[in-house]
Amino acid sequence: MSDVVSFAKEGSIGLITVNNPPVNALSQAVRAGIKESVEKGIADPDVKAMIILCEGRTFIAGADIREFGKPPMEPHLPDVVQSIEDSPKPIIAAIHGTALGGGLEIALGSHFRIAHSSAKVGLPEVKLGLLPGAGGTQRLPRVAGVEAALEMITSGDPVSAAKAKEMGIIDEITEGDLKKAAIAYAKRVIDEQLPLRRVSQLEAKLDTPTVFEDFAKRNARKFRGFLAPYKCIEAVKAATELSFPEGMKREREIFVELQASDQSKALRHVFFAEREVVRIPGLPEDQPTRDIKSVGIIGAGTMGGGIAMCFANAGIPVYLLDVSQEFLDKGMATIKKNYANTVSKGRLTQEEMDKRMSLIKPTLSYDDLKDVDLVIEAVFEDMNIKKEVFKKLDTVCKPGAILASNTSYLNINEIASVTKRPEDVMGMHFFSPANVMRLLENVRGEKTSPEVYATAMKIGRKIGKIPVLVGVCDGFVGNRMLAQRTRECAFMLEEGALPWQIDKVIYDFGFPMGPFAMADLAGLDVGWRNRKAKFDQLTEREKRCNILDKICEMGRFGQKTGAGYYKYDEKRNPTPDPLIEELIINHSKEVGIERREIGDQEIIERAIYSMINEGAKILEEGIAARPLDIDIVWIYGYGFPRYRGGPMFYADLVGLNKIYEAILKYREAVGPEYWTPSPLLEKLVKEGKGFYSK
Ligand code: 3H9
Repeated sequence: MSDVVSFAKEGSIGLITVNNPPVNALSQAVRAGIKESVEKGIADPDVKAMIILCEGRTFIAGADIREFGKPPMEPHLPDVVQSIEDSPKPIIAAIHGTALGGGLEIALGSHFRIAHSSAKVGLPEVKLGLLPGAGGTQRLPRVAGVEAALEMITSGDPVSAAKAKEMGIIDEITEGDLKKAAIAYAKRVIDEQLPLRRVSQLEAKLDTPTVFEDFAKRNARKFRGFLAPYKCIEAVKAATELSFPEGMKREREIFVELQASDQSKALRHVFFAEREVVRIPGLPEDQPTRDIKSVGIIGAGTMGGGIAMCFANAGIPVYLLDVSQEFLDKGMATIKKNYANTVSKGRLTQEEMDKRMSLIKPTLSYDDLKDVDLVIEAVFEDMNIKKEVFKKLDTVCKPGAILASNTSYLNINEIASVTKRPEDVMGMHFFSPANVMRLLENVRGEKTSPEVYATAMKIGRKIGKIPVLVGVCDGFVGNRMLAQRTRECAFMLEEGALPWQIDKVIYDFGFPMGPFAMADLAGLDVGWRNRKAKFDQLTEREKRCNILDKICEMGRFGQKTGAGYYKYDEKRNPTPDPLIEELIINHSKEVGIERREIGDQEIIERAIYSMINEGAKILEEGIAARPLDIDIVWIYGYGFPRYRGGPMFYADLVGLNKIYEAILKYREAVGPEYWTPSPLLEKLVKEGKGFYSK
């Protein structure tokens, strides 16, 4: 037998054991090993039943994703599953950990399924832009019903063993030793001569003929932009309309189509990028880190409060410090309200809320921070105030404590310079709302020690974030790139576009919101204040392009004042405002720009390609170590559509030469100070490469 699959006999039972760490993925060797083992069991007259089980932490977690995109190798998974189902001798799948994708398909091909109570089962292919391609779309509706199958296959979310039993996916659950229980089950099957249950022979019954349309309609918001969920629905529908073999054929066709799609390539890229992002090039796997057992947060505002919640959620005690009792009371009240909201939605118990609240201790005294392992400053974005805070922290905090700033653009090196321990200082940039958004931009300063930033990466993961390590520059990775988009969108307003036109194009590209709706949500005063602070550094055109100032001068700060670029009703629904349209048209006149029609393609190019060019500069300067770091920042911090893989992956899909040509076009039209191709981009284009294809 192969190295990764073994066959052994225990009495009259054949044990087919998969051992392919880390997750027993179905590589070619595993597929071949299972098939051969089944054949061996069938051929052996002493074997009366077989069990498929796994070593290590989990049952088979699916097809080997690393093999996708390579030429397919026999035996193909659907055939392996079919050979299991066709076996004249009973085969039992014994599930622990997670039976996912092809793993669950193997189990559904088996005649019986037993699981440990802690196990989960699911078909997560949709998350990779695929559908279950080894019979999952045909067998699951037959065993669990059409609606349940649609939900499970299009969401990709796993269900617990108990729920799976309720759904008919699992036959038996054990609390004890799985192998023993599976053997006992197999003996029962033999002794009682239980008939083999071949799922393909069941019928996928349709209760309501409109179930597919209804389901798609109900989930339209969730599926927006994604191709795979609709294809999954199509395949499940085939299970209700076609014979099993024809349904399998249909499933295969769709699988092959999806596998070759840009969306699936992008989603698979994100799967691996998410895992790779925490590995820091140049740092050894066993890089020492510091223990973080307690934390101090400076500033009880929206950011500080949200950050405090992240640590409390992970069971880490937090001191929340502010300068007045009033601010503290307000901050604590907001935290309480947020938790209470979650409790009222049934996603948190009152007891758990009380526990988390008790971990957050409000304080007015820096002395309380003397023993904490990590401090995160989240005060007003003002260099002088930050320096004052860090000077204080430097005197109060114990040696070895990490001192971090949550600044979204200020220079970490300058902040570190006021302390006697710049090696312990870094940026930890959370995104608002901090208790919800997954991204954490960890910013290493010139002098930050590897032990310190490795600790920030580790604690980031512990509190449920996706941490990305970046370097110091104005706005770091995310906001620096965003500034490009913001500028181009403002320029397009004065050249002929309107906010709702641009927003629609960006929304249709796949972002959750367009830039102007987003600005209204965040508060226009924030951008206005930033603009004022940096006014001297702006170009003449940027200074003149003051539509934002004009809107803010009218007291329109966005959603919170009921009006910004849009006007809002009491439920905060936006509508385009003729007043703003007039203001923009008048502005164009004032600055002597003749308005013209701006096409959707131009909006995409100016909003997105400008960011890609900046991303290339960021790579060149080493602010981000790899293109995947940038992609993850944009997917998790700014809602870049996951199915496009992030800006740098998307650039490769478009083709860097096309992006380069567009940049040259806008260099002419808008100006070289905004549109000069990054040398890295230029080089890659010359070499015919992409950011990822080396
Ligand atoms: C499929 O099945 C298609 C079929 O329907 C049809 C075919 C015809 N392949 O996540 P972790 C690696 S599609 C290759 O950190 P955890 C992962 O990259 C598949 N590699 O662990 C990582 O490597 P590294 C449907 C895989 O404990 C290491 O394993 N199945 C695969 O937090 C550890 O992973 C899925 O989509 C794979 N399938 O979570 C399941 N899976 O150490 C995807 C993992 O080098 N997997 N790796 O970075 C998961 O959801 C999680 O990995 C799992 C474990 C929950 C299993």
